[in-house]
Amino acid sequence: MTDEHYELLSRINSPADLRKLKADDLMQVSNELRQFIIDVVSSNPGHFGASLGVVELTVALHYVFNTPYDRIVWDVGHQAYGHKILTGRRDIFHTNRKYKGVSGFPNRFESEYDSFGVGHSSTSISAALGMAVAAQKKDETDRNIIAVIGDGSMTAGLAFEGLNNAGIEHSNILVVLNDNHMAIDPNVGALNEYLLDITTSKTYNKVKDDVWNTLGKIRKFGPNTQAFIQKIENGIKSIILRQSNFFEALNFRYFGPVDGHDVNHLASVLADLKHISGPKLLHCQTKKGKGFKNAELEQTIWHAPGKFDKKTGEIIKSNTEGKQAPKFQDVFGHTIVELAEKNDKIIGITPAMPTGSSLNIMMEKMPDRAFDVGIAEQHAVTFSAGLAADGMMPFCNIYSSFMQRAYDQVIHDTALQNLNVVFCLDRGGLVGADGATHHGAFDLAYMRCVPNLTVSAPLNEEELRNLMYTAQLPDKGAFVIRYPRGKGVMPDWKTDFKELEIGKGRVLKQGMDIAILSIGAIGNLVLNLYSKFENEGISVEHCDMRFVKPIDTNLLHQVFSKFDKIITLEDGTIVGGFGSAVLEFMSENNYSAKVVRLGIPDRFIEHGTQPELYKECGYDEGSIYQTVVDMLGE
Ligand SMILES: Cc1ncc(C[n+]2csc(CCOP(=O)(O)OP(=O)(O)O)c2C)c(N)n1
Repeated sequence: MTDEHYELLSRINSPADLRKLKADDLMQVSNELRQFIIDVVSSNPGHFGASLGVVELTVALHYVFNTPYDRIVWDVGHQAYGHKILTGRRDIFHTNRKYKGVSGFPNRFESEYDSFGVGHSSTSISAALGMAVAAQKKDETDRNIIAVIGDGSMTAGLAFEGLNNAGIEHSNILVVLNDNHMAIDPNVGALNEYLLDITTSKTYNKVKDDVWNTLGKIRKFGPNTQAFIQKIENGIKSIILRQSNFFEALNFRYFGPVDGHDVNHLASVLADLKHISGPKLLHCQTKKGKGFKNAELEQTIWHAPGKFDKKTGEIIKSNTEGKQAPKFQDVFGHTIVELAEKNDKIIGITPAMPTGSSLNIMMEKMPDRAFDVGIAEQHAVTFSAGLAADGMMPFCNIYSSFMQRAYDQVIHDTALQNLNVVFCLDRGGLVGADGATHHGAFDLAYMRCVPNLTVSAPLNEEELRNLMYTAQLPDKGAFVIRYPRGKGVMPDWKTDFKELEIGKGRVLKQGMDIAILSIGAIGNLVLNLYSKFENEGISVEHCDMRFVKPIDTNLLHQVFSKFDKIITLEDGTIVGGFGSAVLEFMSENNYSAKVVRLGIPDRFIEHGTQPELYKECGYDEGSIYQTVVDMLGE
């Protein structure tokens, strides 16, 4: 696409350029922006439907507000592509999510327009309130702070905590609720039903319109009646609006619902709202995937569709000739169904990730035994703990990085109570293009220090199945099974179940010169190197430890008795993780050996492909090989 296809967009190098345009031009800008997103994301994949849904909102916000002085705080940030393109990143947007390229989420280090770094959901209201209070403290009373949050993200406790606090702070924040009734999968829960009711209930809307119309008329009496108006307004509000509107009940002024695709109306409403002080919420209705037919029709698939043909709307499948190994998430999805068919206590739980975790397989086959609880990781864990407390066998599946949200629920509500909950942590380790916010870097370290927890990581599909099988046997306590994003290594993965001894690892390959101890699927990189080591005459012993906690001390005694050169390998932080556990063992047992820990170093890792990032962190195949050679050469 050349610039002439983007007659107006190509001239917008910052929102200041946008603000020079006439209001009549905003529709064309929106159309061009939408087309630009389609053009770029079709060939360089990323999140799609969410950004299309907020094109008009993005244009209107930057048109009306004085960004970056005024702050737009995006929630999750997967919908912020339009924002990035309008704020000086149009020409580099083709590097979106690529190694060293533009981040797929707002990032404070990337642009002054990205007022708050994000990737995990439901932070926007709290962050915006913090900014609003900071503005008050600094006497920047003309600064506007706007949080843009989807109805899916509104289901998390954190969003409610922010609303609750904002309602008494009387700060000038505007919450724009982008309501499309979708999370990644269709949104769930009572709030979703409420939002549907509020937009469809004729009675509610009539009452609300009558109230605002009446107030409008009363205002015409002039300034002397101000106190009187206030009284009536409060009276009417408390009688009618506060009783019938959730947000009004929390001291927000509720406006809407408005059509989030009418850019001119949006701009004029936002311009009006600028002059109304106190906490306000604008309820905006949009369609996820707006303007791209297939994305409107199949919103879950088009949340992040991969490459697609922008003309036919066909998703381009990668070349999958021959029998492929499955994704780990699918092994989880099928295995939980198999286990649940035999064990009627098993319940599946996901916080808003049915498709991402493949729990949707169980939700389809056993709808009364699998729960999507909305974006609510803390609740998902404590809900699971409650189920376990009364005899159920919950499998709570949470992406590793989102589990960070529910840490105390793991400690206080589960481990301390010694409850049988299985935590399946998907996306453990470096996840690739989603970047720093989404890497499952810390789980082994933060789980390892909690008493009463078993912490495991399977090497492959068979191991994942056996760990899941073992974890649901009676009285195994709280049990973490963490596995990575992407495919495993076994095309024939439907193995028979076998109970594994908890805390027992295994020697995969005997050797004489050096030992590599690995945890989890990253150990496959070592397997791939076996023949290279053999060809080079290097005798490597390889142990798959399976468990970080309890760690296999018998195996470690064997290894430290035999080797004085040892490498630990984990797809997780080396600070406090598996390698640290091995060092603790060495110290406590008075062994001395040269131990090199390979894993994620003590810094945040940005986005890129998984192999690119493994290399950057020094644990791709080449780096593992080189480490062995270097250690043997010392
Ligand atoms: C804490 C957390 N849990 C889960 C996710 C995964 N996730 C990303 S976007 C999304 C759906 C968000 O829905 P909504 O806010 O309504 O935005 P929409 O995609 O509908 O525009 C989910 C569940 C996340 N980013 N953060």
